[in-house]
Amino acid sequence: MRFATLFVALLLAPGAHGAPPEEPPAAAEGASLYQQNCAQCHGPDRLGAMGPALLPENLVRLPRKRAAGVIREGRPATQMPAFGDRLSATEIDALVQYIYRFTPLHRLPPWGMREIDASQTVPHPYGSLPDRPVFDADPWNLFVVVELGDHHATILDGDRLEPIFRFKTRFALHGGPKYSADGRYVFFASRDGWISKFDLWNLRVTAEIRAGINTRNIAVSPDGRYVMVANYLPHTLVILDGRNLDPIKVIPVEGGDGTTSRVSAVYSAPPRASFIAALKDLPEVWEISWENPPPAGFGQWIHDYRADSGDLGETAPFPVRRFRAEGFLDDFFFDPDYWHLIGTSRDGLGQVLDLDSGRVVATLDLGGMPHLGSGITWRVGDRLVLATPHLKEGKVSIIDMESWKPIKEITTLGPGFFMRSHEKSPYAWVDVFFGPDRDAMHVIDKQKLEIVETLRPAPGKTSAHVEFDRYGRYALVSIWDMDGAVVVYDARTLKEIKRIPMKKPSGKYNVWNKTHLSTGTSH
Ligand code: DHE
Repeated sequence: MRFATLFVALLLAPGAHGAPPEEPPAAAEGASLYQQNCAQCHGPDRLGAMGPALLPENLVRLPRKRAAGVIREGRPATQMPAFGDRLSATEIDALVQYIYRFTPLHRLPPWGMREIDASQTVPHPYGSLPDRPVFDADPWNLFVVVELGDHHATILDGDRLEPIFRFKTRFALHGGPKYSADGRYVFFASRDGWISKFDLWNLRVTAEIRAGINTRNIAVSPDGRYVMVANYLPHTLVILDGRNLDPIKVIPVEGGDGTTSRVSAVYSAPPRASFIAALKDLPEVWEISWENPPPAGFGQWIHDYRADSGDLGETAPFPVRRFRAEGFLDDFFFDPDYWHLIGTSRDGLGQVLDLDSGRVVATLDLGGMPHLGSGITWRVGDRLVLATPHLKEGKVSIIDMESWKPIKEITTLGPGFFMRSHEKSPYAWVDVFFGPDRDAMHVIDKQKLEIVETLRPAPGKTSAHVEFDRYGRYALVSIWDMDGAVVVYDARTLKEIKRIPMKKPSGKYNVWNKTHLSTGTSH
C-alpha cells in the first residue's frame, strides 16, 4: 500500500478536516466502551501503555474470535482481566470491531524523532554499573530464553543448566535478541516497537525506548554502539545510540516515486560495517554504513531522505546504498563472508544478490516458502551448503552455495520454523511447527543428509526452536506451552538430560554462539 496515497485518501475522506467522520453506530459504541474499559492500560489513542497497542497493524496475528475470547476471559499470567461479567457479548463484539479499525484518529499516528525521544527511559546510564558479572557462571555460556507465555526472559547458566535470573520483558518480543560482541549487553525488540537494553553482567534493564508502533526486528553493530530498528509502522528505519538508546536518526523508507515501504527485516553485516535491510513493498535492498566517514562506494549512492536527525555529533552519517531486487523480499540470509544475500519473495522465489556489484547473480525456485531467516550452513565434504526449512511444505532444502542449485530435499512430517546446528555437532535439528506432528523434532545427519532420529519431547505439544550451548554438548528444545519447558538433550547421544519448566519458551540464544557468528545459528 502506498503510504502517501493512503494518507491523501484519508485526508480527503468526508469529515477528515475538522470534525471526525461520522462513525457507524457499532464503532461509536466501541469507541466509548474502549475509553471506559481499556484506555487506562492500552492508552487513550490505542498506542499502548501498560498493555500492548491495539491498532489493526498490531493485531493482524490475532484472529478477531480470539480477541473476543481474551476480552471475555482475560489473558492468564498477565494483567489483562476478564470482562465477561461486565460486558455483554454484543458490547464485546462492538469493542472488537472498533479496535480492528484502521486507526482511532483517522490518520496514521505520527512516530518520529519527537515521539521516540519522549518515550526513552534510562534507569542505569551507560558506564554507571560495575564492569564485572554479579554471578559466577561463565558469561559466554549463558542463554537468554524468551518466555512468550507471560512475557518474561530467563537467563540460563549453560554449564549447570540452571536459571540464574528471570525478569519481565515488554509484551510480545519477536526476533532474536542481539548481543554486543563483548557479550555483556543484549537488546530486545517487541512487536509494539519497544527496544530494551539489558546488562547481562549486572542483570538489569539499563535503557528502553519505543522506536516504532509496529516493529519487525533489530540489528546491533558488534561494538554495541548502534542499534538499527526495522519498522512496519511507520515506514521507517530508526538508528539508536546503543549506549543509552538515544535516537540518532529516523530514515523514512521511500522509493524514488514516493512509494513508502514496510521493512521486512534488518541484519548487521559486521565485515561490511553496515546494516542491511530488505523491504516488503519496494523491490529493493538497502545497505546503511555505520562507518565514519563511510567507504568510498557509498558516496555516490547517498540519497537525501530528508532524514529526521537528532544532533549527529560524532556519530556516522549513515548513508544508504540501494540495490534493486527481483520482487519484494520477505526473508533473507547471508553467506558466511557476507558477500551474498540470499532472499525469498512472497511468491517463494529465491534470489542471490552479490552485495559488492549489487546484481542478482542467481535465482532459486524452491517452492514451499523457505524460511531463510532460519537457514544455517555447514560443509558436506568440501562443499558449503545452506539448509532451510519451509513454512508451507514439510521439507528441508539443501542448497550448494557455489552453484546455488538445490542438491537435496529432505521430506519432514510438516512445515518447519527453525533449524539449528553447531560446528561440533554431526547433526542439524529442525522442528515440525505446523500440523498434527508439531510435537516432533527431526535430527538430520549433516553428511548423509538424512533424518536419523525423530524425537517427541512432549507428545501433543509443539516442540520448536533448538539452540546449542557454547561447546556443542547440549541441544536445548522449547516446549511451546504455558506449562512448557526447555528440554536439554545430550547433543551426541540424543538422550534427554533434564527439563527446566518455563512458560511457553520460544527462542533461546547462547551468548558465545551468537557473538562468534556460529554457522549453526542465526545472528
Ligand atoms: Fe518470526 C525471527 C519474521 C512469525 C518467532 N521472524 C524472525 C525474523 C523474521 C521473522 C524476519 C528474524 C528477525 C531477527 O531475528 O532479528 N516471523 C516472521 C514473519 O514474517 C512471521 C511468519 C509472521 C509475522 O507476523 O511476523 C513470523 N515468528 C513468528 C511466529 O508466529 C513466532 C513462531 C512466534 C512469535 O514470537 O510471534 C515467531 N521469529 C520468532 C523467533 C525468532 C523469529 C523466536 C528468532 C529466531 C532466532 O533463533 O533467531
